Amino acid sequence: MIDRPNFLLIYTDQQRYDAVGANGNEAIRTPHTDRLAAEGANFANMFVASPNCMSSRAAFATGRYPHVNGVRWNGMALPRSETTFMQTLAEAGYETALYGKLHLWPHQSRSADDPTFGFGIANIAENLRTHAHSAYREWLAEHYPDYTDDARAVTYDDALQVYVPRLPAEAHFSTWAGDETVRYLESRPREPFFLTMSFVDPHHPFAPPEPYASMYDPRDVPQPAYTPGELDDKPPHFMDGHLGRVDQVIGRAAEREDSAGIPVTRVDLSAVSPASWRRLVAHYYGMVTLIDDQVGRALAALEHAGLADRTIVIFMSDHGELLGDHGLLFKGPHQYDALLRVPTIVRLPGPDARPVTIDGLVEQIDLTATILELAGLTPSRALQGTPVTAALRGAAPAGRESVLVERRDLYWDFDVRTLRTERWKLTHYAGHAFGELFDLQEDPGEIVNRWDDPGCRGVRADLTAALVERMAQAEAPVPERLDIA
Ligand SMILES: [Ca+2]
Repeated sequence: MIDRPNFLLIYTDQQRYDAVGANGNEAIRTPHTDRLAAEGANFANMFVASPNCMSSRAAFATGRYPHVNGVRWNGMALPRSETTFMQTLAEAGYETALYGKLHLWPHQSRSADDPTFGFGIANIAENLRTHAHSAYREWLAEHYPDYTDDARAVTYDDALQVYVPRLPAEAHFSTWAGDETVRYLESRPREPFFLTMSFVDPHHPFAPPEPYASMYDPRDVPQPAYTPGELDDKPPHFMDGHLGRVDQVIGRAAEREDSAGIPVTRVDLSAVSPASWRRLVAHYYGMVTLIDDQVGRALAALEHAGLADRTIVIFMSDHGELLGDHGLLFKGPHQYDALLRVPTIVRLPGPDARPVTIDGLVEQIDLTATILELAGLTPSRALQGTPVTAALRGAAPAGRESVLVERRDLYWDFDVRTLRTERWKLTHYAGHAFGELFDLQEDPGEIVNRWDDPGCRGVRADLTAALVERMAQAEAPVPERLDIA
């Protein structure tokens, strides 16, 4: 293995596991991501620590669970007392560079002086809706001033957030992130480097520019998976979300703002036509393909610059998207695999590159520890993940008996813990009698809730005990003791 390799991290936002061709999706076109998967380790069961931007990103950055690092939901800054792996790499002599989304600090109020959490070169660009400081919007104002307002897309008329922006693909955020990444790689960067190309797509609004907006015929994409009646045995907020009886935090198509100033609206998803769902999926796929084109450009630039044989490439996403499955949209508060399981590929350089599928259950905090190990560093005892380095070469199996997912959902006021094993998924809501229990072997689509099934009492008790054990083990690592008292 190469000593002190470079890294190119490709980080997407809200990309489902199945929104990659190589993961079994025949309708979507992601040839460059597929190539990475064919040449590297493709994780079939990688799970996020919490299915929202900030908690997922902060857990990955620190290698620590949300309740430990403090970022339990969106809107909370990562405490300065926390150490990110980017900081550790920088202290070890890595040049750390970011183009795009970071989101370890609430972005509504971002300023140019906010911490960069270990990125020495930090071209941060977050959500377009806000007026916060953004490297992309500065670039847009300079090169495409006619589209500055359009990129923010303040208004549109479709509550599902499906539309075609006016701006051309070359002015789009995703292209900008690709441009900057290529430029960095062509600039003879100081090595070793950790470079991040970080997108805000395919997060809603579902608004790819042309030609990506019409690249997929809605008749050719899969209809969302929804079984009529499937929400009847779920906690009440599932049906409330489906019927639009509660506020959806959906951003810009706001009817009003909630008490925290967050734009919300109510959308009756049961009334959305099959054609509208398919158009939404077609747009989502278009956004993914636009990103995939940037993946191709970055990989070509790596090779052209002679860096490919000493650079590890990682592709990952911060969480998934319901995309109409189960009659629901966006991010819940539901713990379906569509949200928790994400595409993840690690391609080692040179002779270490080989196609491996890692089927075991892995958490993204395990990837954090793996990155440090690949850089030749020993993960500190503060990190809670387990490296899977040997598995990347196919040299050892990787995987946990279970994954633990947290959700302190402040939009809906739920405190949720999910334990996911290979066969079962149990979701516990603090303070509520309802819950979820799925037998993923018999019911991989997560249709039937076994929580109240008398035949599953024993399983539910066993899984609850296992969840308690995992929660106890996931407490903050004990600090080093200086003396016996
Ligand atoms: Ca996100």
